[in-house]
Amino acid sequence: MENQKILSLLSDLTSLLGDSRCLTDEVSKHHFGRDWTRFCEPDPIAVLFPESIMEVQQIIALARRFEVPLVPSGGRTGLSGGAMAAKGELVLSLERMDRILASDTTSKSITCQAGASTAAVQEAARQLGLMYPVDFASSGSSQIGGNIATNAGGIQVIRYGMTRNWVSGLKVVTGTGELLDLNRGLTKNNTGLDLRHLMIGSEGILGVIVEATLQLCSPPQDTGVAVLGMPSMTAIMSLLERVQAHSTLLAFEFFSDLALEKVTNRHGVTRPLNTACPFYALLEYERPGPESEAVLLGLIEGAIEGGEVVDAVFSQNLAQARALWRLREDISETIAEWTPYKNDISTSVSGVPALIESIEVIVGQRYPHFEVVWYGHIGDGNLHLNILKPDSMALEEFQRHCKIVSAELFQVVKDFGGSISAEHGVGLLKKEFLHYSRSAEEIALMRAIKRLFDPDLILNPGKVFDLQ
Ligand code: S2G
Ligand code: ZN
Repeated sequence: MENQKILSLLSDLTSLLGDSRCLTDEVSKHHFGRDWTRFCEPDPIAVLFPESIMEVQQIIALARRFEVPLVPSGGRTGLSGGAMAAKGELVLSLERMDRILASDTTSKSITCQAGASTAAVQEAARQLGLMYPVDFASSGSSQIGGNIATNAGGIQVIRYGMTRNWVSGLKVVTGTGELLDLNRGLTKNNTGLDLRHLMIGSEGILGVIVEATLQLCSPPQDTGVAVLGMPSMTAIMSLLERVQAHSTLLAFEFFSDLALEKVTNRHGVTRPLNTACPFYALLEYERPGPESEAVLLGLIEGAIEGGEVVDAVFSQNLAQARALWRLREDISETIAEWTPYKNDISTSVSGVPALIESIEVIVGQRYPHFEVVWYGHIGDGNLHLNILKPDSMALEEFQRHCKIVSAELFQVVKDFGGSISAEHGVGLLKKEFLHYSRSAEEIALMRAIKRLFDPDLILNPGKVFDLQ
């Protein structure tokens, strides 16, 4: 966009928002112009901080008039480049729209602005004696609007499902500046197409989420956490089947020994078991009473005697439960220093063992000299496969090599009817692989829907799919 036009646009935006809420300095543009991905550099025109829905609508009107794209921005904890502003866009940050607006114990719901952090919503629910059950390591910095735009999953999906299950109302400003007030918190509302669900997981390409009503649930009375040393990933899956026949699981996670080694080395914490095992399962289970835990303990002891489990540790108190969780939740941040190439894949829970067998062959052949870190939410069929960049390898060469391997991995995922992006979304990084999980007909319909909600194509262009 030519300079005169940019200056005129910035003048209008500054008149609307004031200097402090229309930032053009390099530090702010770099900080707010990216998410957690490190495979491209941010380059927005400016970062905008609206404080009301009206201002969001006015910004969209200006963006349309000046034909400049917008990147909606929340906590910027995404891992697929969905909040990356790399091509002279305006960043529309919801940072200043972070209030909890209402709570309702009768309806068990909270209404908040999109910029409210996930942790703030979880705390507000706790104050009500209730729980907002979507949780993950980045909940302190992620925002509800971004969680909804990416249909965030996290560590309790096996018990509570994805963010989609907990959104009962949504206010969204579309690419034409219209404010949609979707479902309004109703439990039942069968009046035509539920546009709320179109918006959930739309990654900012259909509208800017500005407000949400979230359903809450009663927290479990008591829970226990255990870490089990496992001989293989497939052994983990056979254990899952036995455990969930007897216990209500809140979480069933796994991680490889390399993941554990990186975390214990970085944080100077001791290993949970004396024996180093190829993999570890972390499970959190409801503990309605001592008898239920005794059944689980007996089951695990039997599995140890039978050689299915190498060793086990059960939390004895809350502090130990939290320490065991840190071994899993600290993986992502710990390995970030190796600029990992992330595969976030899923298949049906029953299909996991066969998928793992196929993928381990490819990983072994194609990444023979790379450090490969496995972890994720194996209990809901979601595996995170992270390839660590060797210090000696340039980023571009590393990414090129990993993309070639990804195509092979994703063909296997496709054969299993799985997803090439289970929870992290498509954004920029997975766009070229979308066809492994979605048909040409589906993508054509997505393009048509995009044009309905954003006819001027100003909302997060280039994300999820290209328009031709
Ligand atoms: C996880 C977090 C992001 C990552 O830890 O479950 O979804 O590093 C991830 O993959
Ligand atoms: Zn995850």
